[in-house]
Amino acid sequence: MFDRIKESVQKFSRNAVADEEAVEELVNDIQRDLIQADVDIELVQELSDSIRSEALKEEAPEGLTRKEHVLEVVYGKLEALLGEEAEPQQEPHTVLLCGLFGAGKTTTAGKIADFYRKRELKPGLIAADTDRPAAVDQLEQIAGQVGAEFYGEKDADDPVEVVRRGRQELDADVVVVDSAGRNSLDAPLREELSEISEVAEPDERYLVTPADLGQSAGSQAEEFADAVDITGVVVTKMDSSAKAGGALIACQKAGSQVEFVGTGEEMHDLEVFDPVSFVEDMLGQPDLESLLEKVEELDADPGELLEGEFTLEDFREQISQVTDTGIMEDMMQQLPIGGQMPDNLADITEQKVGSYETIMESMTEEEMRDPDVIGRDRRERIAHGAGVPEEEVRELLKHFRQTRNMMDKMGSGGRGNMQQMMQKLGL
Ligand SMILES: Nc1nc2c(ncn2[C@@H]2O[C@H](COP(=O)(O)OP(=O)(O)OP(=O)(O)O)[C@@H](O)[C@H]2O)c(=O)[nH]1
Ligand SMILES: [Mg+2]
Repeated sequence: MFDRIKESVQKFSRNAVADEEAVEELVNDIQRDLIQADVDIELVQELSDSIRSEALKEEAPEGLTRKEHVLEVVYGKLEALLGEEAEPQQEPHTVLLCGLFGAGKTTTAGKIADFYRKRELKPGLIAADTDRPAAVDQLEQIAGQVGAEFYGEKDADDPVEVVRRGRQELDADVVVVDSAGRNSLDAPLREELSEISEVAEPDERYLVTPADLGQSAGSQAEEFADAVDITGVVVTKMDSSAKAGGALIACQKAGSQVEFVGTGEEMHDLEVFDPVSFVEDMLGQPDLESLLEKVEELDADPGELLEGEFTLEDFREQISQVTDTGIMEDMMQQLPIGGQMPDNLADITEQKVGSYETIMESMTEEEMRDPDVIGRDRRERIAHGAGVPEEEVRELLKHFRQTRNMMDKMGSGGRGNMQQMMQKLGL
């Protein structure tokens, strides 16, 4: 997915000059990849025009080279197309999942339960798919897997009654109702969903839609919004579809917030939708990638550097080593990659490390161990505690994720020691 853009961004970053020709090539590659990802052609055209005009005609803001400015425009425009970062509920609530056959509803029900169990809210699942007896078994098995309460009736034929009884029986903080799929949103499905909705009184009604629909995800979201007043979308199968970008952008254009994305078949393969990290996945992080290449060239053995899971504790250790020895500066000077992106490792100046440490002091042990639990509420609390803008907490977490990503790439699920790595680089 997006191989061409990624390559093109890297090539652009390595270019000495960001002249018109280089920008034109970048824009062409972006166009080609977006069209392949089934993004609406008109949108692609608008995007290209605005990148061209802003990147070439406008002055680069102070402190940025033209090259940095162009990349910033590209990242920013794509982020804007993708809409807002999702803000999933952190309080007890009820979710109704709806969607067509095989969209990933039942799997997503389990993933959402898993997501909230990790956030210390007791999950419960209700099987409102009475079309197939196997559907009840499937959800029950998933409930067992993620430690959720379960309510289902094997030979019920009225999902509305099942939901009514399930609501009474379950003692859960977050209740997820899994409904039956159909081939299309026909009159019986509309009716079924609206009756279930009346009894379940869900706070959230999510449409579950697979990424491989591409831009049709947008019209589907509109149809479901009309029928059941959906409050958000879960885009599944992001891992296995080349059309994920098209699906996400189309939902945004249709006015539906993408809440979660499904990135695999496992229960932990659910992410809160964040345009910034999606664009980073899409375009890559030129600095980190070149650094990796350098490590590979030096024939470093990642196995030596990596063991266990990479946590914020490790990250804290790394960045303090980095400033202790001023090693980061040396490294950045030696590598032909310095400071292309505003948010990369090269930005970790001493001052920043100080502020990062203050922020980490405001975190709980759990948050340090598993920063993925930090949602918007916790971020607010941490920022308040540390007396810094929330943006800074976000940036720290982003740096952490980039570093973890790099560690992951060097060895599966690995832990890394930046100092050792830099020794390998001969610094
Ligand atoms: N790769 C990948 N596969 C997924 C994802 N989400 C669901 N699947 C797979 O898609 C298939 C269908 O998933 P289900 O959860 O049963 O879909 P459903 O919408 O409940 O299907 P029906 O109840 O029959 O309408 C299963 O094989 C899942 O493992 C995802 O994010 N990535
Ligand atoms: Mg199902």
